[in-house]
Amino acid sequence: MTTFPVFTLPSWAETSYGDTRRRHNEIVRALRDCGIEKVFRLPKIVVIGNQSAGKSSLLEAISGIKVPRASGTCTRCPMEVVLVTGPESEWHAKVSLRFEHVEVEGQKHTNSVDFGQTRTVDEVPILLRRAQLAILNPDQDPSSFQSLSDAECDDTSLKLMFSRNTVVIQIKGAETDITFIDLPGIIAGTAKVPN
Ligand SMILES: Nc1nc2c(ncn2[C@@H]2O[C@H](COP(=O)(O)OP(=O)(O)OP(=O)(O)O)[C@@H](O)[C@H]2O)c(=O)[nH]1
Ligand SMILES: [Mg+2]
Repeated sequence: MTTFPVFTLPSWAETSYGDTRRRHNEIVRALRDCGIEKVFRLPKIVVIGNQSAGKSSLLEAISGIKVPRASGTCTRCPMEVVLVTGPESEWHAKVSLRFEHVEVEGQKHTNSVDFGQTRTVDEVPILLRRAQLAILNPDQDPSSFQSLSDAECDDTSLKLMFSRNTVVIQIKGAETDITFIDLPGIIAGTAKVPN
């Protein structure tokens, strides 16, 4: 009987292509944090569609992270999800707020600020919920939202209904290297979003 050698192909993430792509993604994220998109637009994958069409659900299915689902917590600002490959044992999520637009008087930040991190997948939804509240209340210090419970999030009023500033979540230990942006749904009418 003839035996054939068995070749095991490496996952593309372990190849030099994977290394290069990871480095490029890191550079792109750093450039975005510097506000480069005020000067020119970088290529990106963006999820758009009507409100409640299932954009965030699609993103959940790809990234494996859960976005907030309680009533009234639809996506209200751009949500940039940066997936970086790595060992599952080193899984880690880091959330930051990128304030590129001044939307209210007395806005605390006009740059990128660290918000929180976790090594527990189940903590991601509340972390994102708090981060979105900080974006929607830009006249308050983000640290005042960092330890809110779900019930406290429910009771928090919003200075803005929607914002053009971004919640950025970087997941290390993901299965693929990709960055995409979830957007609020297209709706028929709302209060004016500041320019
Ligand atoms: N039946 C069904 N329900 C879905 C599907 N995808 C999402 N949903 C439900 O539709 C609701 C809205 O889903 P989201 O993923 O939050 O929709 P979205 O487009 O991100 O909504 P906005 O951020 O408010 O624009 C949730 O209750 C989901 O569970 C689907 O394929 N089938
Ligand atoms: Mg959504």
